[in-house]
Amino acid sequence: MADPLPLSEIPTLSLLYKLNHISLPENIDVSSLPPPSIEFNDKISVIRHDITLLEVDSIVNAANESLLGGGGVDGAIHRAAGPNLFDECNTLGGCATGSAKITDGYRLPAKKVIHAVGPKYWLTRAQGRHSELLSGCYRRSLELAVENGLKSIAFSALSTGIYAYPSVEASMVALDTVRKFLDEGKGDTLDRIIFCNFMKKDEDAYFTNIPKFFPPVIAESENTEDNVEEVSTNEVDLAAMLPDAPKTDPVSPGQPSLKRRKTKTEGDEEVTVEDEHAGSEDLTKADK
Ligand code: AR6
Repeated sequence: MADPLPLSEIPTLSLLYKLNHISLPENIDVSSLPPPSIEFNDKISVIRHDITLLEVDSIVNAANESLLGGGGVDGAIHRAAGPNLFDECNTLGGCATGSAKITDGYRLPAKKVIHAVGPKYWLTRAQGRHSELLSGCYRRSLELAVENGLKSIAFSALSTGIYAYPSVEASMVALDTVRKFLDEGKGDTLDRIIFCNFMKKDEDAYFTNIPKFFPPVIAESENTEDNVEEVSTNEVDLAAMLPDAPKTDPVSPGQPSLKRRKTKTEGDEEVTVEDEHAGSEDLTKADK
C-alpha cells in the first residue's frame, strides 16, 4: 500500500494562490464575488489523491442508502478499513439520501469515516431536488465533524461517479455549501476542509470554481518577489507536487451525458460500474 499523506503535506488554498497554481478567471466580475478571507483560504484545500491514504481526522465516503458498501470510493474505503467498518455500518440502519452518518476509521489513516449518501443525478434532477440533496450531504458531514470535535475533514467528490452528477455543477454546490457554513460561523473549530478529487475532470472543476467562492486576497494573488521569498522550503516541496491550473473551462470527457447515463442505468447497472473503474485508472496513470 502507498504511504499515508499527512495533513501537513496537503497545501492550503492560500498557498495555491501564492504560487499562482490557482488564480481568478479572466473577465470575472469581481463585484459579484464574496469577500476574500485569509482565514477561510487557510482552511480550504483541493487535491487529487486516493482519499483512503489521507491522514486526517475524517474522510467523507460517497455511500448509498444501505451504508453496506458498494463500488467506487465506497468500495475502496471498505477494503482499506477492513471488515470492522462493515460491522459498524451494519448497526446504523442505513441513511437517507442527502444526509450522512459517522463511524470509526479502523485500519484507515483517517480517524473517522463520514458516510454521505449523495443523490442519483438522473432521478433527483427530474424532481428538482438534486442540488438541495447534494448540499445536504456536505452540510451534514460538516456538522458531524464539528459535533465530534474533529479538526479536519476531506470530502470525496460525492455523486460525481456512479451517481453521474456533472463535476462542474457538483463542485459549485459543494463550494457554495462550505462557504455558507463558514460564513455562518459554524466551522470555526475546523482547521481544514479538503476537497479530495480522484479524476482530473473533478480537480479541474474545483480549480476553476474555487475562486468564485473563496477568492484570493490581494497579497495572496500578487506573485511579487517579496511574496515568493516568503514561501518556505516546505511550501516549495509541496508546490513541486502540484498540477498546473487548467487553462480552459472544465469539461467532463469520461462522463456520459444525462441521457446516456439514464438509458444505461435503467437497462444495465454494470455499465456504470465500468465508468467508475475508468476513473480509478485515470488517477493511477497520471500519478505513476
Ligand atoms: N479516492 C478518492 N476519490 C475516489 C476514489 C478514491 N480512492 N475512488 C473513486 N473516487 P463514486 P457516487 C471518486 O462512484 O457517484 C458506490 O457503489 C470518483 O472518481 O464512488 O456518489 C456507492 O455504494 C468520483 O469522483 O460515488 C453508491 O452505490 C467520486 O469518488 C454509489 O457508488 C464519487 O464516485 C455512489 O455513487
